[in-house]
Amino acid sequence: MAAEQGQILVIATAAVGGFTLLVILTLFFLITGRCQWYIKAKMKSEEKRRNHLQNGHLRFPGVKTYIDPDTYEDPSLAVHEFAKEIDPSRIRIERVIGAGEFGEVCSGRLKTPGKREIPVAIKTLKGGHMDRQRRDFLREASIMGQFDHPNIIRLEGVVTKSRPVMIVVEYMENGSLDSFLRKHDGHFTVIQLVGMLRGIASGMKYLSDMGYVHRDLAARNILVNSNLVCKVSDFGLSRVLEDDPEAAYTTTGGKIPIRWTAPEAIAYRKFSSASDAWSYGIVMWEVMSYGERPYWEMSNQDVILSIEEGYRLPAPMGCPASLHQLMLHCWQKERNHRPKFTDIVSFLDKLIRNPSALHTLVEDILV
Ligand code: ACK
Repeated sequence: MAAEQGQILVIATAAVGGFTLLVILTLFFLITGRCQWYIKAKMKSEEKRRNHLQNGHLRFPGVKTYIDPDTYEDPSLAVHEFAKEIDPSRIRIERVIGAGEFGEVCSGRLKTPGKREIPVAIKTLKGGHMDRQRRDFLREASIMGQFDHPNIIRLEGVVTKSRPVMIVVEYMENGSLDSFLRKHDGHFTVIQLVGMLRGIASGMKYLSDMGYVHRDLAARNILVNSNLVCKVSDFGLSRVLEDDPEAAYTTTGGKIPIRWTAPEAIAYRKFSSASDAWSYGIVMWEVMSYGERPYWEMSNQDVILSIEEGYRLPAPMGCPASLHQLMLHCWQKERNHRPKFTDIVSFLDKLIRNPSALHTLVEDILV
């Protein structure tokens, strides 16, 4: 009897022990499994967040993102990723139209098999260059080749496998916007000028959506074609500023085109699409004044001090009040208060659709 009781006790203990172990094991698998599921889900959402947020910009699925060619270990890989190699026999150089830091800028023709010849501008890299110069020169093509928009200068391709090294882009019959406007002082209607500004804003909206910050937006870096279409050009990050005769060295050692640059970018190099919006306001002023120099003959130091004290450029003669208001909006000290390029495009579109809003001039309000 005692032996029987002992047996029952052993069986009962084993059953309870076994059951407890089973519960513990089930709980263990459930918890670790959940943990892993949780970790995986967290990683996925983090990846999603990173894809949406690049260069501090909210990214949207389906919108292409700009890739900095400097992130490629071998820059020649970057250029061939984004630019077509052109056989030089397809290029006919006609005449020299200008000089860049790297060599001449020429106009000419490009023959594409099965298509008719198109007019092109050809930037050449002069002989005897260093590897670094070649890399800096081709960086512009690696950037431009990523864009596809009617208000961004179009890259046709590059010649890198023979000398001279060349960058071939679409030809813009009227050249740079600043000199074009100076040459045609007073010749356009306000609607035509607003049309040019709308084009530039649309190109800038495209760039900012891609996460690209221009840093040197100015009328001298906009090109104009025979239909008055304006296109943003001069890409290349630091190189652009090295080339720009307007860029001056700041106390922090950077080279910056002071008159076109937002205060936070001058003070601590905080370049962003919001600092591009400040520069856009200056371009508006250049356009409405037919290529006048911003802040006239004031020195760079005086410009910096005046802006800091709250001074802003007055409306150019004949400038509609609504356009000067938009400029002032672009020149807000607090960068988050400046309009986004998408707001600028819709505002200008509304003005074009309803031109009566352009009739009030700043002079009329002041009288
Ligand atoms: O004001 P411009 O005539 O326009 O003089 C300069 C010069 O070359 C040196 O940059 C002109 N230029 C540059 N790119 C182009 C282009 N794609 N089409 C026509 N002209 C151009 C610019």
